[in-house]
Amino acid sequence: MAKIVEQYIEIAKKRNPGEPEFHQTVEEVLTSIEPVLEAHPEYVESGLVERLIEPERGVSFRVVWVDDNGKVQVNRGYRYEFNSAIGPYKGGLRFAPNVYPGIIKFLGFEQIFKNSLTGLPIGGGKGGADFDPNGKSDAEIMRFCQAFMTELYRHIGPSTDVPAGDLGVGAREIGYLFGQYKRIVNRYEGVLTGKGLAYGGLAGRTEATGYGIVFFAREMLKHCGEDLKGKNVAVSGFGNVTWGTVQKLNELGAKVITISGPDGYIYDEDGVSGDKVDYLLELRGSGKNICSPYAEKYPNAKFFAGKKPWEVKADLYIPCATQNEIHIEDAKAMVANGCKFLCEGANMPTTNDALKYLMDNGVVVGPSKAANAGGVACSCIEMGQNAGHTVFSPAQVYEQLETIMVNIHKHAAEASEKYGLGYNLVAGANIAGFEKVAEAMMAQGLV
Ligand code: 2IT
Repeated sequence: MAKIVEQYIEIAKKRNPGEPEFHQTVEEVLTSIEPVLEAHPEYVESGLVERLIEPERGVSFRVVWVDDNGKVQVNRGYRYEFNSAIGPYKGGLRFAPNVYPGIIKFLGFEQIFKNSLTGLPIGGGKGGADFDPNGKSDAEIMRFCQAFMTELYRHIGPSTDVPAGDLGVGAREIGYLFGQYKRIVNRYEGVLTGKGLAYGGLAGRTEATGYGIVFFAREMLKHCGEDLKGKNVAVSGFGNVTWGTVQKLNELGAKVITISGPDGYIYDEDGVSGDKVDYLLELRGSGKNICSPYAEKYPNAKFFAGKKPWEVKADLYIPCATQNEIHIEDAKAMVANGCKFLCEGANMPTTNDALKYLMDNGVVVGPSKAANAGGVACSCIEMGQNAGHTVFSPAQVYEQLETIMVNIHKHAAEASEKYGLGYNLVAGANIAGFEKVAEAMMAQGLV
């Protein structure tokens, strides 16, 4: 069986040359679903995995807009619609200068399993553009979003494909994208999630990802007989996900000792709480240096220029910045510091060799597909709110979010147990996410 998995990985590499992030996630996921393929030879016979690693559809398109100086700008937009076995394609849009097919495909592939894990009816997709929102005026952002949607609109729809935000795409961008979609199709419908509360958005969607991560971490610790209360937590990033994570950690009695930005990281032994969290909110997604100003504002905090917080001793690490922010040397530093728990907030923040090192050394890892699924889960609740022409209260949302996160942890742990892997949430999440999609694909025939 190992041989067939290797063959699938080779197919993915050959068909998607020069896209290491996509190869990385395919390798990570397929390796852990090997026991499922052994138990289900019909999956192999029906080419299920070969179909899974090939997006159902992918578009790349030109985005032309005019900057504030009257200069014509050309960017490239993408939408990869990966898998619709269990529901319409669902996943965010990322605007960042490093966006290329390898990034969108890695995110789209991960989204299949993440969305399946939520237990909700959503397939997997992802999109974006190689557009850098940093330093752009509000008018430039609006013109870019309008130009982007002028092509994207023909590929999406509330029962077809429902994008949301990701890095570089927040409430402002979603607003401009939604306005342009509505102008073109002349229909008011839930085609995007992460909208503002005044026009169909879901209460709690902004903080959902971060809150969900902390609920998941709480379940991991509980399983191991520990409590979040009083724990020192090293967090990276300073965007939306970090903000929600820090808020909920404080609420549950943990102490956040680090945050990070492009300029380095902050070690704050008093804890990042109170007005410091409001400060994070102010900085959220600004893309500017944030740590040196933080250290100036709060002189007890120490600023480490150009470094990552993984060298700090902590009870729990929560990376919330971006992909591959934890390398093998970081993993070694964490283990040397007695690390017991890593809960991934960002998508695929750990390289495969670092992941292996951590797990081989007894670290309990909560994989991002499971831990950060609260965001997309609330997006699906937003789709339901829009389709039902209704409004849910924050309490209704938070209650569902917590239940969903508890269930994701339970299902991942059970799937790992079922295949004799002990408490391995990385494999368990991949297996549990895969099982539902595989069952649906088998039922729907060769498509
Ligand atoms: O990575 C993710 O799950 C997201 N960016 C959110 C996707 C969504 O459709 O809400």
